[in-house]
Amino acid sequence: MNRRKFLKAGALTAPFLTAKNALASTFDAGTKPIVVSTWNSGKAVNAEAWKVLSVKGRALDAIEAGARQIEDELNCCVGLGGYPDRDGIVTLDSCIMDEHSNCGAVAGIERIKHPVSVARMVMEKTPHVILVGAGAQQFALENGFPLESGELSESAKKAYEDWLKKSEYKPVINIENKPAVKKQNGPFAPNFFEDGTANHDTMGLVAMDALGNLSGAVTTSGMAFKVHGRVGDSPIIGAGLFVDNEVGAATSSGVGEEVIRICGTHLVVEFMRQGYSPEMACKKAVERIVNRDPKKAKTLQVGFLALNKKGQHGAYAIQKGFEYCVKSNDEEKLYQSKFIL
Ligand code: SD4
Repeated sequence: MNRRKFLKAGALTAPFLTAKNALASTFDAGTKPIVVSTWNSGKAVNAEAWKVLSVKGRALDAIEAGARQIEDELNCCVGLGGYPDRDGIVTLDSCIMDEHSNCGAVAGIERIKHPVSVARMVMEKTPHVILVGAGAQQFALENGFPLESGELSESAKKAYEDWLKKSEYKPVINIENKPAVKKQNGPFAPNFFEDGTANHDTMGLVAMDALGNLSGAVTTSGMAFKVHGRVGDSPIIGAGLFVDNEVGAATSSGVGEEVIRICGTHLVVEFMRQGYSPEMACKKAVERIVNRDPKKAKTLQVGFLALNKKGQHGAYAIQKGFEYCVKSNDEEKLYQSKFIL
């Protein structure tokens, strides 16, 4: 092809290159694929994501596959197996964000097993970012997602019945105040307490693929026994998840209201932009929450997890107990997060 023909061909194809399918401009030859995810249940999630990342797949596909893995675990605390709201209904929140800042989310969706895939569909098939409640469910059904039964899982039913005895509206999230029994597959299995209940109801994960592109997702049943209609940080872009392909990505777990108040994950990414390591960026965001109300902070947990463009990861939490899993060519590991209080 001579130069004139080449330029003409380029001019013809350029308008059809959307942001989504344009080739990444950020290729970094030294970058390895990596995925990081919240809590010890992240091991299985990472393994699923790794199937995509290890064959040079896209980070977006990897994190969706990872999130679907835990949504499939009906006896786990994320997804339809999770704890219901105070009316006994499981409502799910999820969001997803790619390397081009495309994003999608669903909040308060009922009886749909894979909210993360609905969130991706909102991102890819609509001009919108968030669909909620009945509208989100209608959108899912119209797009072929099956309607599930809406029955509570055994552990959720038991926990709900126990909660109903007092019906105390006192949401406590992720404070490891009961001894956890590591049942199932060793140290990476979800934490189940001696009474059979599990306390981690959120999976947040971010990944970088072989091209150095970042994506992330969050999926959750949210705060247990919440007011029907309550939405936490998890489906809110900039709160539960933020991805900036130039800088890094972050996700959060814990009391969502505190994360929303400070636009938590956006703040973490902005701190990384200023040059802070992922761990320090998470720490500074946690400090923002603690400094706002130190007395209140003693009673709650929030943890941030971040990954930067170099593939470095780190986390920080208010209290002891937050942990995260990493999978790359170099490591497969559960990390205990540092904490402030
Ligand atoms: C929420 N951030 O709904 C979620 C809860 C959570 O582990 O992270 N639980 O506020």
